[in-house]
Amino acid sequence: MFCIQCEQTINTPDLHGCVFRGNCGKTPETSDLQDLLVAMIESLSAWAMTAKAAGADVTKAAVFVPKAFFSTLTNVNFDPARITAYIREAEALRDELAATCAAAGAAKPDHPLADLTVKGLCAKGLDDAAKAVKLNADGVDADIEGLQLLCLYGLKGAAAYLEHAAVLGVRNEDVEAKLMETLADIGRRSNDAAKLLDTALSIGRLNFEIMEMLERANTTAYGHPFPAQVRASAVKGKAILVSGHDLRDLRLILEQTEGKGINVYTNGELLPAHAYPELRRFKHLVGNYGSAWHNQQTEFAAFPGPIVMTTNCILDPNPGKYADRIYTRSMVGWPGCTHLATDDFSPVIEQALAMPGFTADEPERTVSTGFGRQILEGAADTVLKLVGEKKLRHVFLVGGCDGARSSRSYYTEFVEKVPADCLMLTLACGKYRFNGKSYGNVGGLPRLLDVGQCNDAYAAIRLAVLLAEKAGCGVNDLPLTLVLSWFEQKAIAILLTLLALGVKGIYIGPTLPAFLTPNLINTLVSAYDLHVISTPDEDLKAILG
Ligand code: SF4
Ligand code: SF3
Repeated sequence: MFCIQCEQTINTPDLHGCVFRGNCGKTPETSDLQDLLVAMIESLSAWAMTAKAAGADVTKAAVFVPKAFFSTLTNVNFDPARITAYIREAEALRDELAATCAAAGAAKPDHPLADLTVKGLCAKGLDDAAKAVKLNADGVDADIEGLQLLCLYGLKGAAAYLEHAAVLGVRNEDVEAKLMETLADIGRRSNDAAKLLDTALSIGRLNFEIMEMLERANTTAYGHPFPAQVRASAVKGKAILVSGHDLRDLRLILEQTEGKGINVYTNGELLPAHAYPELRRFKHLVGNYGSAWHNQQTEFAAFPGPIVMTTNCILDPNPGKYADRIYTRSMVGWPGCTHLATDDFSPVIEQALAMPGFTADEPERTVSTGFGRQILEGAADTVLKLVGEKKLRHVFLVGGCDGARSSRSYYTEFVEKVPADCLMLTLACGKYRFNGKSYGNVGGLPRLLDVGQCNDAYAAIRLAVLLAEKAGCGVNDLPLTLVLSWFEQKAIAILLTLLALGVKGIYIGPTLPAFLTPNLINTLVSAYDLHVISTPDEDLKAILG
């Protein structure tokens, strides 16, 4: 096992990466199978590119690859049987395309994994096959390995967002082909540092296109978000909790529970769902329960109803004894939990009806969300006017993933210490560290604006670009600073997008990715003025002068 893809990886003088068992709970077996799955979809992608060049239809591969790739992200799928099934499906699709290529007279792709095969292999055989494609191959220079991993992990994040868009019916064959082409290329394990850096930036650009597709998918299906005060406390009655990022699953659950006397709550990254017109119109979408993923084991244990995990992040349900009432969807998996393979949520509904639900109303508390792209763009003139009148000094984007590390209290303290004449945007699950209170107004605008999920970084980027256009300057000349918290690979994809767009002076924490070597960090620091967070006081002083 070697996994170093997330912020909670093991990184000590003696151990580089999770090598015995993941801090997330991932077993060596699952980790190795995920490496093998990545290799198999690299092989599949190489064949898909050859088949596409020969004029074949590669839709099946284009649809399968993002979903299977997504299953290897942090806190998504811990079930070795499900990962094995994906490996076998990938191989079958690859063989289908190989036959198509042969029939069309196309030559076999010149790719080291073109002939990767796992047919007939038992668990031990799969383990051996996984070891042959491990990500920390022997004899590879540390900087090269770091760049290879930067590309792989960034592309994983982009694939996850592509899958989110595809679920809502928004696809783009060129983008899918670019993703597969890049994945096949990563599988070649280039040792050319300049080429790998170029690939990383091209992944960032690709991810920007994908985030645009996803925003279009969300707003076409559910309308443009507008500000909402969301109840953050329980309402008496039967209850279902929906977590992850998938708005479509939430919508299906709302439709199937309508009139059944069940209240539906969002959790984690689904809080922004309350801002979409086509979701908030359901009266039994009563509120948001709990906070970010790392508090799941206590919050889910206390929830008096079933829980649906639509995407990341899932944690081990066994310590909290709720494995019998957590349901996984799509690429999510935990061994022993019920996986819902169809859009029929009857088992969830039956369990909700059989359980007590909340026995009393909790005192009402609310959180706000819903400052999506349309609302932000509409506020651009006001923001510039306030800056011109010196009523608004600076805009901060304090956003990204949450995590368990205690040093993440930096973000809570940072937001509290931002001066009153500054505006703060936030997004993703890191906001739970500070979104429970009000920060007042600046020039009539709430000082803390929740833009949405991690992928809604697209809205924040669009605002920055619009402000720069209107002000006649570059994004880096705006009184704007990004203070990001990262945890998993979607955040790596977004970071690459920001770097590819030329955004400089980003603060990132709580630590830098362990797969980046000191040399790579120096490169990013000198090219992009990237900062690791220090203390809120020091960073605010440096930013605001
Ligand atoms: Fe370790 Fe993170 Fe990989 Fe889990 S996902 S095994 S915690 S690096
Ligand atoms: Fe959070 Fe898992 Fe990244 Fe979409 S839910 S941001 S960590």
